Amino acid sequence: MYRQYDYRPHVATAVTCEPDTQLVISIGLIYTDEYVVSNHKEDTDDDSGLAIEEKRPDLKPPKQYKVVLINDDYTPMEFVVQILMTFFGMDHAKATRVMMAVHTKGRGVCGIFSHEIAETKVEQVNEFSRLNQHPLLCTMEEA
Ligand code: TYC
Repeated sequence: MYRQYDYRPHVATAVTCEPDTQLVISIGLIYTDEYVVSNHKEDTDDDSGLAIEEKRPDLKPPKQYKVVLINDDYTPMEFVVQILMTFFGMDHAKATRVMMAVHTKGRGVCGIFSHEIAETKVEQVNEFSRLNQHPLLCTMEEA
């Protein structure tokens, strides 16, 4: 069993494979670990129809966002602990430490996430707090 690749444009390739094998044909640029094999005609170096160019730089990693809890004088401590356990997966001891840090310092980070996840956590916490008639405020900021 062998595989043959022909990346040249405008070339018809006949492939024979054994019964019950799956054939996958990809059309377009083929990315390898080190190089991009291009099918742009003007990039060709010889008459093979193939060209090797350096890989383009990797994409930047997505930005990360801190989800921040703000202290207030009215939200019960045990409610904040419940929030940290429910929405941030903390156990009771960790949630209590984080709540106390927010209580004494005025604000504190409950986690760092992608933009979409951070936004969802903020919405969930604020909605749950309003539903329970507490003024607890949750915000996000770039990490
Ligand atoms: N300061 C509140 C109290 O004394 C407790 C509290 C902690 C409220 C953290 C909000 O983000 C908060 N009941």
